[in-house]
Amino acid sequence: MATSPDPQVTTHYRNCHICEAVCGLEIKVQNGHIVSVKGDKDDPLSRGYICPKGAAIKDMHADPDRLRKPMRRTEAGWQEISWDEALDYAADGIVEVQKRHGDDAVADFIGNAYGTVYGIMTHMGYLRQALNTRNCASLASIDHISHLMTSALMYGHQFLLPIPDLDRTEFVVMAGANPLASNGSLMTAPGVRDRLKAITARGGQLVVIDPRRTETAKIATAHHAIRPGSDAAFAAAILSTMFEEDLVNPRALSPFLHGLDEVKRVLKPFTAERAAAVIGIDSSAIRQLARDFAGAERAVWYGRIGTCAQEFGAVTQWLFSLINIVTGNLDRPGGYMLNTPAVDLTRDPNIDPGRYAEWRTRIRGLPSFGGEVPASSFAEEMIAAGHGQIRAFVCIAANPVLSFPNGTTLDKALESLDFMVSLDPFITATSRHADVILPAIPHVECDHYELAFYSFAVRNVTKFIQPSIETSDDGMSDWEILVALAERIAKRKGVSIEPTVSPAEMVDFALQNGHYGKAAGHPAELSLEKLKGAPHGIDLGPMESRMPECLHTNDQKIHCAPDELVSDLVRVEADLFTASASYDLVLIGRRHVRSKNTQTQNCQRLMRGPNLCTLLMHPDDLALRELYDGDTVRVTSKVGEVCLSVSSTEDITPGVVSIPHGFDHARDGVRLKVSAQHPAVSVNDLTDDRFVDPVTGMPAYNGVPVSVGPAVPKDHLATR
Ligand SMILES: Nc1nc2c(c(=O)[nH]1)N[C@H]1C(S)=C(S)[C@@H](COP(=O)(O)OP(=O)(O)OC[C@H]3O[C@@H](n4cnc5c(=O)[nH]c(N)nc54)[C@H](O)[C@@H]3O)O[C@H]1N2
Ligand SMILES: Nc1nc2c(c(=O)[nH]1)N[C@H]1C(S)=C(S)[C@@H](COP(=O)(O)OP(=O)(O)OC[C@H]3O[C@@H](n4cnc5c(=O)[nH]c(N)nc54)[C@H](O)[C@@H]3O)O[C@H]1N2
Ligand code: SF4
Ligand SMILES: [Mo]
Repeated sequence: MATSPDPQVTTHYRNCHICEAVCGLEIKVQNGHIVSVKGDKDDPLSRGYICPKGAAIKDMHADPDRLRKPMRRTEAGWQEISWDEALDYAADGIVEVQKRHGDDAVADFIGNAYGTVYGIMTHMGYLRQALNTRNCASLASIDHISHLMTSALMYGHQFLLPIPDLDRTEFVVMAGANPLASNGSLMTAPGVRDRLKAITARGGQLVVIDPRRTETAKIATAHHAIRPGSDAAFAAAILSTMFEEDLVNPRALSPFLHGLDEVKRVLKPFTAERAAAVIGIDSSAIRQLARDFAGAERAVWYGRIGTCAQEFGAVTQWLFSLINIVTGNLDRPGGYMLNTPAVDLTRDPNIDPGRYAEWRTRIRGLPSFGGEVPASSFAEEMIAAGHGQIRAFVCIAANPVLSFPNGTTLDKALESLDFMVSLDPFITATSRHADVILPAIPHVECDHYELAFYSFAVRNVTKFIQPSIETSDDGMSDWEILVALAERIAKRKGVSIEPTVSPAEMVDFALQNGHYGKAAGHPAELSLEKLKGAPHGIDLGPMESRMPECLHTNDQKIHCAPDELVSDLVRVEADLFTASASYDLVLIGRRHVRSKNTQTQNCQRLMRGPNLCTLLMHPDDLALRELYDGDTVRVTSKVGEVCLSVSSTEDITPGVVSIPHGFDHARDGVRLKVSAQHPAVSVNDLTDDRFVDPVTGMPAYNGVPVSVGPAVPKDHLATR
């Protein structure tokens, strides 16, 4: 803590917790309030960069709708209660359901704050010991399970997640990612726009594969508008071309590749010529991209939410990884690399390396992964009566009514539960259903370590974040709530759970025993004490090659042809190549720099300006339906319909429409006053919890068949 000229104002350094870029911030605080937020010039990764959302941390902290005390739902409405009462009440409700219906009758879900609140990651397992339910899920299964599963099957651990070495590459293919809006995902690269521009400035290529000409596509050297959901066919054609034209050269990886011959054999039928018709990209362009990519000195093929949250997410991510492997770009500077995190999650024996299909869900038989079930199973598991039905729910830092597919059905399912607990600082579309809400103290009042995002950073960096504002005496942080709840549940069930230590103590242990710790004989000798003395963080250098030593497979080889993924090519063949596309339009998502999931819509400064929640549609598609820019239109899918304003744009491929997610907080009972003044719709009232990648259960948020027409039918108008 440094003292500034005004004696009352203190300066603090921390990271922005809104997105994965985790930009370093300089925060000035006076009388417990944030008075200014700036980028921290001395942060080794972000070097002063922040986006408009960073400054909004001030408003989000001071949001008058933020709960500071636990709330209990009563006949007469919400009632503020003490922490002790709230925790007892929550534990009683959970245990009562478990005693009556078995442990699996309680489900839990951990949402987006999994990564941003480190105490949730460190102590969630503690609560799960006490809950002992198979119906546990996390944002992995609505966000990045395809990446986790691919890593688990190929490299032996779900957290061996390679990332693009952006600062040294000469050729990037970005499929289904729009980092100019999202600021990067599974790729912590603050100021990503400048990093991408630097690639083209040094003569490199940035190729964007996206059904929409996105902000990122606009600064790219090439953009290919792909048909939504067809990336697997595209990637298979790239690989098949590489094998056919003798472009395969795994370089240093060769000695520890297993199964590459099988890959060659199974991909042979997927030629560029066959793929072209299916994906909407010329065969000559596919072949040329294969040649250019293979010929580049340092190249990386990267896919994110658009290629993951779709019907073929897992097989696509596997094929993308193979493209990096067969060109020798995995684990190579300027390619697709693992960083060397100061706290390495793959060294934690308590973390599941990514076991697949240990059990399956009751109704649809969706596979477990890493000890969790897919969140897309929850609505039906809550609704379908019978032994094993979910009757209570612990919802942690998530707003599934707006974030899960088929939010309308989930909304009803939550209403029908016997008991629900929310760990959330707001009364949201989801937490309004809870019997008790447990609001943790805000992020800026907590300590923090980037367990997740420093594992995906494009440089090796480390920083320990201390509270920027002193919290009131009766506040609890998320990890303290998890522990208190776990202990109460365990006591009521008569089971014992091990004592635990704080997240900071866990981080200290991991630092000291990690790659840069004393135990490893590293000169940095990292420890918590050392990091506390370096508030801007410490740069630990560029990424370095780590294979094969880091592999967790039994034979320390990369498994190029895992059965679970190879076998899914049958579905790619059947559904993409042979089924005729009988849809009217397909719906995809999008993100905008002024909004983050469901979290930022109550912030006035970010809601200023044009409405972000509109339907994007190509002018030809509007003309076909006699619709006009700005009309209110009705979008209908298999599971629901919404009415919203349409924006005409040539940036979106004909046949494709787009709606962002995270909006619609104006529902009854939601206590978010600013949001309520900006009525919007939830795209997840259109997405379908049964439209998933069956390999993982990941919802296909992208590629949803829909039709679009006037909000009020024209014939109806005519008869009036
Ligand atoms: N259609 C469509 N749907 C999508 C997506 C898409 O692309 N398209 N993307 C998916 C993806 S990638 C994600 S990650 C999910 C996100 O979905 P969710 O997991 O629902 O995450 P958020 O909306 O980011 O935030 C959820 C809640 O966290 C609460 N919160 C904020 N800070 C804290 C805190 O410090 N502690 C606690 N306990 N709670 C806190 C907020 O109040 C909010 O209610 O949405 C998914 N849904
Ligand atoms: N400003 C902002 N930043 C965010 C978030 C936010 O809500 N707002 N959310 C955060 C979260 S939780 C995450 S997970 C990350 C996600 O980070 P990104 O993955 O970069 O997410 P998007 O910006 O949604 O980009 C996905 C792109 O996929 C495209 N797409 C859709 N379907 C397909 C398809 O079938 N094939 C291909 N090739 N492309 C397709 C879409 O048009 C879109 O441009 O962003 C994080 N950062
Ligand atoms: S890009 Fe913006 S929202 Fe993301 S961490 Fe940086 S300042 Fe925060
Ligand atoms: Mo996400």
